[in-house]
Amino acid sequence: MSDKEVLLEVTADHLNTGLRGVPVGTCRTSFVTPTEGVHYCGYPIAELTHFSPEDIVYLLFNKELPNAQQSAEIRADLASRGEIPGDLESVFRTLPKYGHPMDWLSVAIHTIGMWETTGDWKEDALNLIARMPRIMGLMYRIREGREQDIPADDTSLSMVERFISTLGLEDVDNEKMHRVIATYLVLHMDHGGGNLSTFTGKAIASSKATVYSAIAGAMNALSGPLHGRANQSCLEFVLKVGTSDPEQVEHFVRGELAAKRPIFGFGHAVLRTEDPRATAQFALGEEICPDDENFKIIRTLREVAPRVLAENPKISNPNANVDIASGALLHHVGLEDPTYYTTFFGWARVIGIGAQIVDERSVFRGGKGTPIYRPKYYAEQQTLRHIE
Ligand code: NMX
Ligand code: MLT
Repeated sequence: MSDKEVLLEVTADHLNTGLRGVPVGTCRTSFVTPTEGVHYCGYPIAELTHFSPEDIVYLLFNKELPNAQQSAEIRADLASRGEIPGDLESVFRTLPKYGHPMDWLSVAIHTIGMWETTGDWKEDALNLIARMPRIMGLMYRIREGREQDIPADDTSLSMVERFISTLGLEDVDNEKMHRVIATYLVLHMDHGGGNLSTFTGKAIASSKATVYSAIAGAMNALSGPLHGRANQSCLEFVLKVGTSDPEQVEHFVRGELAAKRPIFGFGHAVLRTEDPRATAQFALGEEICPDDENFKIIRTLREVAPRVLAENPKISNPNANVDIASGALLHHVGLEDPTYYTTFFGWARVIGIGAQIVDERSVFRGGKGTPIYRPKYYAEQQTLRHIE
């Protein structure tokens, strides 16, 4: 694009619309099209679901998929950074168990940043990414009161294996859990430059606050029910629906709309078809748990809800979004408490946000980085007046 190309004529209609569609910057890690969804560094997401999360970390930071040697190197690099530089278990023990796991995650990230920040954007981003599996596992253990005999963190394992090992659940199929979480991470790592959590993280980093502060803030943005926490609400919603009978599901959906409650797992600010991340998770579910009760409910919702939502012309996209299926899959593999689900989204998104912060702070504008964010607001209901 040329420097002088007109990208958008901004009119008063654009004000107070949450910057919807307003061009802000460029993004090197991913782009989202309304009809094809997210692409990481040019690759449609559907073509990446079988790569390991570590390989996609490499892709988002290096803009190329790794060859076998680079794949081994990124794993070794992350392993070398995995140790948490302080006693996170003790910090977790001081937090209220009734506090939301997303708040715990944000506190953990902030705390680790207090223990150790190098000040180098990429070092800090990769260090945090490498520590996430242990943070996630410890959070579960301490919140659930399973504080005894937590295994040492074996950083030579893959990121997902480290989480599963710290979590230490019995009577679960670790292989299935590994598959669901690894796919989940790959699908959720990045979603263009303008999704709220990524935008928030980059805005905070633009003040040259630390990566840890920026990403803790991003997690707070992600924790809202219209953004990341929709995956928690979605499984709660599915449990409330309680039936895969199409007529009863339709009745339920209409009742929620009449009560002015959102139909979680449907709609999107940018997408105008079913989110390919949802399509990929449905395909995984058909393979690993086609007869799971919750999966059967979301299969029916996927048929019924778009038809009902499409009756309202105000709704720009009645189709399923990323959050529709992830809860049913996590639940199926033994992660049954939906209040944790957004932390998996957060774990994945730390990677995309980290890579985007590195680009904005140390690549753009010839390495100077974008300046501090400062959009313009117009005064409303403020006439000039003076103290008499
Ligand atoms: N259920 C009920 N109402 C909806 C839905 C839905 N699924 N989707 C859109 N609407 C309403 C929306 O609230 C808005 O109403 P109003 O004009 O009264 O404010 C109207 O339809 C137009 O909204 P859109 O322009 O279609 O969508 P917008 O960009 O404002 O919002 C979402 C996008 C994702 C916030 C919205 O579709 C939604 O609330 N969906 C349900 C929650 C959800 O699944 N969120 C997860 C999104 C994915 N993520 O990871 O962030
Ligand atoms: C995301 O993955 O961040 C969501 O789909 C929301 C968005 O892109 O705005």
